[in-house]
Amino acid sequence: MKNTVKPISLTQYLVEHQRRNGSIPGDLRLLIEVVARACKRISIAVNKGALGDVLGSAETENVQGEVQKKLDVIANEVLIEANEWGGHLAAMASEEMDDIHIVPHRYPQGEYLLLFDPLDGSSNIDVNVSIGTIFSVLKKLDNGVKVSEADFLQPGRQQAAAGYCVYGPQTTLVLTFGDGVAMFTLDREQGSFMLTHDNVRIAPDTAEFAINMSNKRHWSAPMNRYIDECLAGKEGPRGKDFNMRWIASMVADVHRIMSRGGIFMYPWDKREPEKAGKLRLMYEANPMAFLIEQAGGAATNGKQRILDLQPTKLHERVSVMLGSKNEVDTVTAYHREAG
Ligand code: AHM
Ligand code: MG
Repeated sequence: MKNTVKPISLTQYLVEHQRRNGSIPGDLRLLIEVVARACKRISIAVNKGALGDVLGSAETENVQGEVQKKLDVIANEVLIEANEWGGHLAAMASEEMDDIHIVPHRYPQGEYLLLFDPLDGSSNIDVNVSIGTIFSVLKKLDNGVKVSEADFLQPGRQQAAAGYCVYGPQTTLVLTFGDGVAMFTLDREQGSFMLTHDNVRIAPDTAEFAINMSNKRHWSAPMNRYIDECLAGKEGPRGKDFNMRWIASMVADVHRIMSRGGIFMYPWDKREPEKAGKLRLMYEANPMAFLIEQAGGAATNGKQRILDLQPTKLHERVSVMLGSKNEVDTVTAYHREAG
């Protein structure tokens, strides 16, 4: 994507945005700057790779029963350490921690809650393929009660901000405060994130889909119908040829969609029917759905808008279909028709 704006720093963007739109109060600005700083540190660790002894397994398991990579653990620690002292947060939650992390008593408590997937696309860490950090910001419910997991269980439409940072050939931070999407590229010489795109828009139509095709035999009928029709190309009911991409890092797949459109799907499948999907609602699907909608796209679980789902637990899973609006509408219509 070509640069479309004057490359001002993240700080200048946040200050000017607050002056113009009033959507980034001081504490939220501090929070985002601290998250961005943590992402810079993670980016440095990712870049060192084998030289920094950050590759390979940490030989521990997270709450989802997945083996943690060293970088999963490092990125989680970096985000916690960076965020707990600033006074802007009440608590944090992460893919890599069973329970919420309440800001320790020695620091002031703020009114925001931060959720993150510290290193998304873990299977790509050791093979030098793009990975990223995903985060979501909520406001603690003003109920005068000590912060608990219940404070986090808010539908995604209530997010105050969301973003991701992709560690690829460039390190790019993508942010929304509910009034559009902006992209910042890390200038390594200056050590700052610089605005490189503002008002990012996703075209409503696309001929590119992203899904793990190896799971096809386990999908539901409407999911198979949608993909079969894409595969049938020009001669099929869709009347056009589709292309496929699958990076196996949601951050990188979503970033491609932000850059040139497309649809990303990780649907429910029959292997573990009791699980709604593979991806997690609160720190993967919600922030991505917020960003995608803010860029003019759509995000559903096949039936409902993701941002309207009422979470019932922190590590809840969800089926995800997001990206170019007309394609998401089509696959969602097939699911609704099937009942
Ligand atoms: P992670 O958070 O443990 O890295 O898992 C989430 C990732 C997504 O980034 C990606 O879209 C998906 O899992 C890849 O799954 P698969 O291994 O089925 O291709
Ligand atoms: Mg993830």
